[in-house]
Amino acid sequence: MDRTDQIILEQIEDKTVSGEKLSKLTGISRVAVWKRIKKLEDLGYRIKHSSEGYRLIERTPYLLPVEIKRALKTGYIGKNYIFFDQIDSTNMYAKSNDLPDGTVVLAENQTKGKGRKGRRWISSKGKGLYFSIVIKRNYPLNDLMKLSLLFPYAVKEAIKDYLENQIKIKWPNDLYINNRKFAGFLIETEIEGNEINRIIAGIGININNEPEEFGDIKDTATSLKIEEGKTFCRKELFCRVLETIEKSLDKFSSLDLTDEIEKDLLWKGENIRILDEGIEGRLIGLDRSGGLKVLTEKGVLTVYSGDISVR
Ligand code: BT5
Repeated sequence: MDRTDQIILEQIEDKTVSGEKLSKLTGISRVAVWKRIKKLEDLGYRIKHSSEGYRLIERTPYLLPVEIKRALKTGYIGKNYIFFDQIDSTNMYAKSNDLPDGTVVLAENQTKGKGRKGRRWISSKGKGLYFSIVIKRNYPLNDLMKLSLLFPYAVKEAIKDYLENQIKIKWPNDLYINNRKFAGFLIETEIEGNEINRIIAGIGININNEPEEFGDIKDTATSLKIEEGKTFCRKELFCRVLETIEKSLDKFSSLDLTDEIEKDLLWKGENIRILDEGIEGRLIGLDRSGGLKVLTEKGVLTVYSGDISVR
């Protein structure tokens, strides 16, 4: 979308404007104005055509840069915003390009959305939020676990007030509602010596997805729409999420993240199993660095990676 499209949009936002007037204001022919209107409609804008001219009825549901820029209130996260209608994976793109601190890469659709350990992430077009945030700052390696917990914590904080249901955090970093997963996080880091110097935080949140989109995982996956029974404005949630992530990162060193997460920890007090490790026991909480404390027959064990399930 260029400046001419933006002028047309601004003009027709709250009034009907004739093709002739738009042509004069933009310096292009009336036919060219009509073509631009068609292009805007292809981008999802709903525009009323009448004998008096054109009027915008509804903005696009797509998370185009022009839409995000006008709604986002952050200092640096998302100031550089890269939008794709479709891409293989936003994390792969962010990893293979040298993007500045705070860059957000979002795609309406991912053909190879990545989960952890080579797993896949289902990304149905226009239904969820699929994006990666580039953080190019130095953190001590010891903060790795806590840093990766920050993202699910911030997403939960950003959206909890929009929901009737309670959000639970499944260690290490999934978000659940009613025992089903609606958001996943793929935190990839670049480490030099004892320092983390780049984080690519890949975030997938199911917003308006329908059950049938989840195919064979429909018993374990869910969306905000499925749980709350209503459609959400993705743009609003996306902006709140980015703003909350920025605030949480800014107060990272003073934030009592492990305490905060423990309050909403899924399966706390229940018997769990750490898959692949053969460890079973009662989930008792988190240690200061974000590791999971499990009370086993041999005493309290703390684990720093793995997947958990209820026994
Ligand atoms: C994750 O992995 O949950 C990390 C997901 C990260 C996705 C984002 S989207 C933007 C960015 N770009 C990418 O390419 N990825 C990131 P993991 O904990 O390994 O969970 C993967 C498992 O979750 C799969 O094996 C499925 O069982 C399940 N799953 C797949 N898609 C899902 C979905 N849309 N909703 C809920 N569960 C899903």
